[in-house]
Amino acid sequence: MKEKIADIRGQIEADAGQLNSPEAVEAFRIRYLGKKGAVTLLFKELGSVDKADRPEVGKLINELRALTTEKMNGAAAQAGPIRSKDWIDLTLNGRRPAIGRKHPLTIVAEEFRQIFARLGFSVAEGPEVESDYLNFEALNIPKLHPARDMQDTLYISDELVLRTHTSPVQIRTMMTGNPPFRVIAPGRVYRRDTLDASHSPCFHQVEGLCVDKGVSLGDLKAVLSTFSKQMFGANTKVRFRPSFFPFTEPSAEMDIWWESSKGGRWLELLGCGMVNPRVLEGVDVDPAVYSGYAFGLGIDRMAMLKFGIDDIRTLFENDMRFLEQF
Ligand code: 2NL
Repeated sequence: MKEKIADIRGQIEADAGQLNSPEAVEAFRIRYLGKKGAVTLLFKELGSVDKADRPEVGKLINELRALTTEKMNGAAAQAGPIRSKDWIDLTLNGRRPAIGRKHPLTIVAEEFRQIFARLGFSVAEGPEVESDYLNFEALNIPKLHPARDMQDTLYISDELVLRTHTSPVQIRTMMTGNPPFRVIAPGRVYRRDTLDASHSPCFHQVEGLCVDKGVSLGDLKAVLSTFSKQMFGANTKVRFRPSFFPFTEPSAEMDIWWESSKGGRWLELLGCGMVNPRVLEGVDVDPAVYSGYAFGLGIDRMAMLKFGIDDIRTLFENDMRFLEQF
């Protein structure tokens, strides 16, 4: 046994001179200290050594293990860590995740919300499938009214429609609360239209409503011209022209002066008016005490104006080459 130990010691010392790579150090460790390593096996053989000799032999094997570890640690410090074949180069540039960006309609809608938040308006939302009553009747558009023709829509049933404007959201607000009301209602709306560059059966609208004691046409003009200046620039000129809506009286269209390379022209931006007393009565707001104004405009049209988009369909196709431009 002592001879065997001396033999192995000789091998260890010889091998220790060749430990010049991390892989060689690891092979050395396995050869002597691994599960079936030469030194490990010596410890197993110790059981069959004469009891009397065991302490001495045990001491020799222990020394051998200490020697192996010492050689191994010395060489490992020199050779460095093992590099796996698929090691990671931390100096390479990372890959940027594609994080996307806001849709042009979202950009305009958010700007709209911000301007009206500063003017004291909160945001209200409601369903896109509405009752015929909330979409038409409550807005003073009875069943056979000619205005239904312009706002023809998709009927889910005789009593359910895809909403043609977000007005029902304001009707719901007035039915469930008490004045004063200052809300805007942005959202998707539907009309029976054939898709082309300037028409879409689905588009986006923002409507606004203000109802309080003593609200006048002057308030409407002040709020809408302030809005236009904030949205399109401090020098923006606006004008109001008489118009008609069943839900407002009087009613008007507001135009903005639009400068272009060919000079300038008046551009229709929105419809507005003083809330028709019949609409107020329908939601249990007394028109002898309260008055209000309302307005509505298309977000799609505003986005097209603002970004110079000439085809409404591009807003719905989700072509990345288009969307990446905003
Ligand atoms: C347009 C412009 C408009 C309203 C919408 C409204 C809402 C309630 C009461 C009264 Cl709850 N009016 N909204 C008012 C004027 C114009 O939209 O061009 N629509 C076809």
